[in-house]
Amino acid sequence: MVGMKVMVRLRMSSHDAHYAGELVDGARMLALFGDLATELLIRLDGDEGLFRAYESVEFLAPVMAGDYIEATGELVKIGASSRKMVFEARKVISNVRGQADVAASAADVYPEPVVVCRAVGTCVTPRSMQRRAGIVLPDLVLTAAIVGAEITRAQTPWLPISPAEIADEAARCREAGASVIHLHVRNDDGTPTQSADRFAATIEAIRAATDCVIQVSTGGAVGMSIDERAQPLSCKPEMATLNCGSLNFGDDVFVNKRSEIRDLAARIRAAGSLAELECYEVGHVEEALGLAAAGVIAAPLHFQFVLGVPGGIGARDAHVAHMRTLLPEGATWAVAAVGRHQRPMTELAIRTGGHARVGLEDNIFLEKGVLSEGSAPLVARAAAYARELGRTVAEPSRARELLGLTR
Ligand code: KMH
Ligand code: ZN
Repeated sequence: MVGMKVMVRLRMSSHDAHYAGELVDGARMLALFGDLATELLIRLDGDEGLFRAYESVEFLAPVMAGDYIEATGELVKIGASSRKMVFEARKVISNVRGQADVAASAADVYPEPVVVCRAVGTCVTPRSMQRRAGIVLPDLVLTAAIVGAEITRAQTPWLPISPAEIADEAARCREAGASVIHLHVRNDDGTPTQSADRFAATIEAIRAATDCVIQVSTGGAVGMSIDERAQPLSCKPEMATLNCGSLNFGDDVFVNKRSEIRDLAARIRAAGSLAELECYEVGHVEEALGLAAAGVIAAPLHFQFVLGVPGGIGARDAHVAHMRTLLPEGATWAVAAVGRHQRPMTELAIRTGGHARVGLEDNIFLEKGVLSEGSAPLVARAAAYARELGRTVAEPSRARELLGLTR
């Protein structure tokens, strides 16, 4: 919603040239901005709306016939019916002119685009015209990562540790909109463990408190062996994580050798669990695709893009956009971003049709310097954002359908 961006790129034709020297009228840029505004309004409101006023327009460089213009529009503020947008037009390619020894058809790509026009304007979609159906997105699966292996009570007093505390937090997250619980467990002293008994006790407590899908971690904590990490599979959970590659994990190394990934994938399958494919790098997506091609894992494929781990792929819109292009038809994807990246990346995924994971495992703050009182407030905020956008937050039964757990 706020932050939504659209783009057009097209070539100025000789019909657009209006002045001497094949110069294009500045109003042509405003026509492009009008189209961008209209697309933003359709995506937001399901209606074309109206352009009400420009508060500023700057023409910064000449545009000529033959130039390729790339124009972008971004929604920066949303009122009850007003929608403020900023626009920019850049030329990215121009014909070479005025050089005697160069053919008339010669053209260059600019190493850096040249900004030709900037504007700020406001559009209006009357309330009665706002359909909220302009964006057709699937129901949203929110995963709550409520424990993790790294966060300590010294960092936040809101970390649940005992099976009862974890079950209580799972129920709060379910109330707030979560349909999947990504589960780690702890010993009584707070240290991470993959003990089958501890998982069994915690899963029993969660099941008594909520109907959420339980997704156990087979990642555990850095340094654990594969046998140790695989223990919770004895509980035959509905879902389990499959970490699809190694990476520097902060100052540690999270080792997932290819042979170990295959081994864990087979064990997840044998447990009757659906693997969530944890990808901390583009290469991990490729690894998962290779596993699918080799029949080691089978559809439905559900990817988790883990963003912003120091040493892994950064939390950037462009990385998410690229990784999405790699996924096969029918695959689902979600985003889990760490620390301050959690909120913007969650909102990006919600806006663009993905699913999302939030919770203390990845981020302990609700706002800068303000601890989240458990994972539920983080889930509630993501759910509110989705509803504001007109996206339905899936109940666990719907999440099971979307993830293919009912097949
Ligand atoms: N604790 C991390 C090293 C997973 O749950 O599968 C690994 C992790 C991933 O949390
Ligand atoms: Zn985890």
